[in-house]
Amino acid sequence: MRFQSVCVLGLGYIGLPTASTLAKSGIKVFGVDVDQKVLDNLKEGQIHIHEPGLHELAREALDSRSLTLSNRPEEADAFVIAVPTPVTEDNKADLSHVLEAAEAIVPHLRKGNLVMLESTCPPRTTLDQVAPILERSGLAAGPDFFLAYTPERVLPGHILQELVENARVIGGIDAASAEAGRDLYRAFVDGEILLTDATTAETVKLLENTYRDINIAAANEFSQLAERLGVDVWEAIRLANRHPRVEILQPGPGVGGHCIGVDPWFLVEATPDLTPLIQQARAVNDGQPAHSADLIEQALGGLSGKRIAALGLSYKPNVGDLRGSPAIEIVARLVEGGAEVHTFEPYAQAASVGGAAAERSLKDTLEGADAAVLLVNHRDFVELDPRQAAQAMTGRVAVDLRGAWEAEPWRAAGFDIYTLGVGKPDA
Ligand code: SAJ
Repeated sequence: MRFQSVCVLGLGYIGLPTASTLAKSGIKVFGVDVDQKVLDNLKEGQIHIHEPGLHELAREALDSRSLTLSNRPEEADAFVIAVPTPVTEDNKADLSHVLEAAEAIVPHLRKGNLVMLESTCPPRTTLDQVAPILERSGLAAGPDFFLAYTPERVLPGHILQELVENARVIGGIDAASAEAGRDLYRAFVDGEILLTDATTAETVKLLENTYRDINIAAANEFSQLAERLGVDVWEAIRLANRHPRVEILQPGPGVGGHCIGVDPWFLVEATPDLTPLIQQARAVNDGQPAHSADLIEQALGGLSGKRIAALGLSYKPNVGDLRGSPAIEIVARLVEGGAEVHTFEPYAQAASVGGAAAERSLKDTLEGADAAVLLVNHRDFVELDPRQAAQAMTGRVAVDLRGAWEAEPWRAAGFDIYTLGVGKPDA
């Protein structure tokens, strides 16, 4: 099958890169978002997502009019739904955006069209929720139009490259739908395209992120037991990972972002009685920000009145995405404990946390601080020269929640350094 036009619903972290990449491959793309601000910004050349290379790619697609923007779908050969699926307060999947997107497609759906769902969803969403909505068009899913699910698997910070190079799983509601999906994604995917059914494809996505969440939880639990046992967990993990079949992940202040901390809940929701391990992993990872704040408090001998330089707010290094970031929870806890916190997030300079002062430079952040806390291992922070920190700061406490600062140079500069996962051998 050949697709000449595609309508992409949702111009966020996945939709905009996908729409721009499709447009580059020669397909006419209609980009749809319900947020008028997103559309206005894009029209003015402002890309609301910080992702290497995206600005140029999206600009090129918009300037050449191979990508055009609208707040509602248009007739096209294929529709791609790439809207968010957040979790509610009680950890249930909020499918409202997915269902609204499906409803918006109904008046424009024609015989022979393909509808692809990319949003992360609980198993059976494509079959049980999306198909019936699309069938309100009077057309039958399968005989009249193709319907398939494909999980996005791209890593923020490497989206454009991974969009093309990663293997793609495409699950159809029938074999012909999976094949139609493959024909569309072949337009830009160089990686392998693997076909399956829709519910398996939905589950694959959830297994991937849950697997990672559980393994990060193991690393976090190891870091806490290492603190108690007087062991350096980073050294222990490095050595354990020399085993040919062991690959322990990195402990840290918690799991942020909008995927790994969220997707496991979709499996819990589907099978609550069968997922004790998944639920426990979530609890361990969600407990890391509080544990990190305790470490900082202990390092400083109390928080009240202490000035803290909090380095980084994003959920992981070298990106400006703040969603679900453990760094934000930690700063909020420090503020609540009575500390005077100065934050600096170089990839999202306007970012702030209530009660903390948002600084615009590393130097201003460190100025007069009692403690420097490494929350996010952004390149510039990892490379911070302790002597430079000592010049700006009043106190000599360094807290490393990422295992990224070498202790010796910090000690040589006069600091007491505390690292998450490193117990005192003589304690
Ligand atoms: N983290 C750790 N220790 C580690 C690795 C990560 O504490 O060893 C933390 C990070 O600091 C961050 C969080 O976990 O706060 C998640 O970061 P990440 O880099 O592991 O993953 P994401 O959320 O940026 O992207 C994931 C990817 N999934 C997997 O690697 C299985 C990506 O491929 C998915 O496309 C993405 O979720 C998604 O959208 O689902």
